[in-house]
Amino acid sequence: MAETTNTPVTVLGLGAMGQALAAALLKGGHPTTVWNRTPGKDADLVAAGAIGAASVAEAVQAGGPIIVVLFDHASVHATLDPAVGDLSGRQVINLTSTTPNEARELATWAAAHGIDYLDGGIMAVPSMIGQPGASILYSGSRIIYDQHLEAFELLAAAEYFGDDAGLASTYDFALLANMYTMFTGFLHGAAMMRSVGVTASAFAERAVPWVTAMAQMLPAYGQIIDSGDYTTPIQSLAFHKAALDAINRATRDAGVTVDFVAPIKNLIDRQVADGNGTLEFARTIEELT
Ligand code: FVH
Repeated sequence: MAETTNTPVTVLGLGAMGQALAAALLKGGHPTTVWNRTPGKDADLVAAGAIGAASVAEAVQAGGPIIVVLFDHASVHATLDPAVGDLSGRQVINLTSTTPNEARELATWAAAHGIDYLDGGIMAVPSMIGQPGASILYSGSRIIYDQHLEAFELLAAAEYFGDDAGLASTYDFALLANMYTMFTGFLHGAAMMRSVGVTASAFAERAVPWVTAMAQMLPAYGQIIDSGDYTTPIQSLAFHKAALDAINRATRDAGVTVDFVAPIKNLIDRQVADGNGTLEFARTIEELT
């Protein structure tokens, strides 16, 4: 059992992520109390020195900050609402994936019950916790963030974005949207290549350097968008219209559905039809907002 003089921490939720977080806190020397809705998930953690609690009320008696890492917004309320009397005056750090407005609702709920609230978005998978490359984005109570930054850094690189509890989640979901469209683009390409007998692994070997190289254009797109001036295109919407027309034709020819690429074509077609064909592709953001 690790020797510790550090602040006790409670972790509510021992799914894959909760167990990884609790293990990192234990390893860092924090007395760690854990709870899970379904009993029996704390065995390894208790063997490593954690205290297993039979209820949320018991779990929060440990005295320090309470890290909540459950399934969704509803599960956070299902867990915390019955124990709200035990939480007054306490610090709750919600690392469950919740939308920005759900995070703000939880912050408002917490304030109404005398609970200090910090929201967080975990930009890592469980195996990355405590390792370089993992990051957790925080927003909400600056007091909690400053007071427990040492513990947070045991989990992942920590970054604070401001007192709006919905900020971290907005970054989280915006980055996830960027990730899932990249992943799905890979799957779309692999489906096309499968039509000519090329394996997904062989395609991945080409996709990685290509996508990595193309990602280097994002800062330039950001500068153009922030300037609001789309009149000096890197490549115009008309150029990209021809490309997306061809990609959609080639997709159909390969026997692959256009479910993923047709919406991109539609976004560009609409702007060209409106007379914006000579403008920069990044103007597409104006069609999204
Ligand atoms: N796993 C990952 O790679 C991602 C990385 C980015 C962040 N996410 C979010 O982290 C939250 C927890 O993720 P997880 O992987 O630990 O999720 P599960 O393994 O499914 O565990 C879910 C825990 O939530 C408990 N739970 C579910 N519903 C309720 C409820 N109504 N009341 C109380 N607890 C509930 C569940 O308990 P049990 O099923 O074992 O009884 C687990 O402890 C999540 O928001 C990810 O989006 C992870």
